Amino acid sequence: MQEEGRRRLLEDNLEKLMRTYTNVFDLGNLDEALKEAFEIKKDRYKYEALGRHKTCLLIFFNNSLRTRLSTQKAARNLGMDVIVLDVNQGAWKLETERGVVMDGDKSEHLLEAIPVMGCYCDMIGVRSFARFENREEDYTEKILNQFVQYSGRPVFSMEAATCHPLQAFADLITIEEYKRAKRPKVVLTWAPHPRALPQAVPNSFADFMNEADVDFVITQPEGYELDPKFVRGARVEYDQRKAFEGADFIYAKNWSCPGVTNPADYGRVLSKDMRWCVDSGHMSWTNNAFFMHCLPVRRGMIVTDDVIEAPTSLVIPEAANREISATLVLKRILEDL
Ligand code: AN0
Ligand code: CP
Repeated sequence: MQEEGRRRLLEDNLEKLMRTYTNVFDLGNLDEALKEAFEIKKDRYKYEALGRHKTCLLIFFNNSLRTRLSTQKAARNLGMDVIVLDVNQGAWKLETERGVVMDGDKSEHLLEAIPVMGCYCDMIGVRSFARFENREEDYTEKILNQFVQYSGRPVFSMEAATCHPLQAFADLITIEEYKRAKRPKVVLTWAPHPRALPQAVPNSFADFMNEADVDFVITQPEGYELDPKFVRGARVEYDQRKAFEGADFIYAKNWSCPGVTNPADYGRVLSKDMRWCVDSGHMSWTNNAFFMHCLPVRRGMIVTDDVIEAPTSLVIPEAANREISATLVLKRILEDL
């Protein structure tokens, strides 16, 4: 009986430990997380003793400006050493499939590379976008989960195949800072883009907004429905104008077809309808809404110059809050090492 009690206590505590940061649920209570974020924002060096002699390894399979800089800054705020590796520049070309005869151009297998990376650090951040080759592999987070399973270290997502939780947490912090109503109306709108982009940013934004105290609406053309596990109870409105009416925040983002209604269309660009580009006419339908985008953004496709340059544009404060969201997540991981 005593043994059982001890086991349960251990399991309860293990559940509370931050061993991974891959989606909103790893943050626990969002109000507490927000409170902690604002405390960090007041003094971002408060916990700089925590990371002494600890090393944070950042692995990039894809390009990045904000995530690369803000996560390094966060690790340094906490007193950590940082190592950054761009896998496609200077490392061996990696095989990711098991059971293949490696007689091509790939010199090393991810299944050795991951535990080796784990030897040199105390935590690992991974950026590994959706590849659009196989929906199931992307939506089961095959690559990220291999890092979780084989690195022997806590792993946090710096945008994986389906989620970008450091971005969405920074967006939530920004909404909390700028909201004028207790329960603001927040609209996630699809916008056109020339190339196929992942669904990670809108998925995570939906994930966070569904857990936050906001009136959340998603608007997109037919065929761009996000996966139900992220949409959950959110209102989906196909008429962009109706969605924008009374909005306090407009969050624009392109995403490629999530393949929910037609799996064969997964990762395709189904529309480049420029009527969805957010211009001042669109913004005039709103309640003088703030404009948000995670960046990088293509002007003239997603948003017009005047909207992104307006005083109501929050794109730079959002980027600044990436340092805060990352400092909080890395701090919690350090506390639980
Ligand atoms: C990426 C995306 O849409 O997921 C990263 C955004 C943070 N954007 C591009 O590849 C342009
Ligand atoms: N928003 C964001 O994650 O930007 P980067 O792709 O430049 O890191």
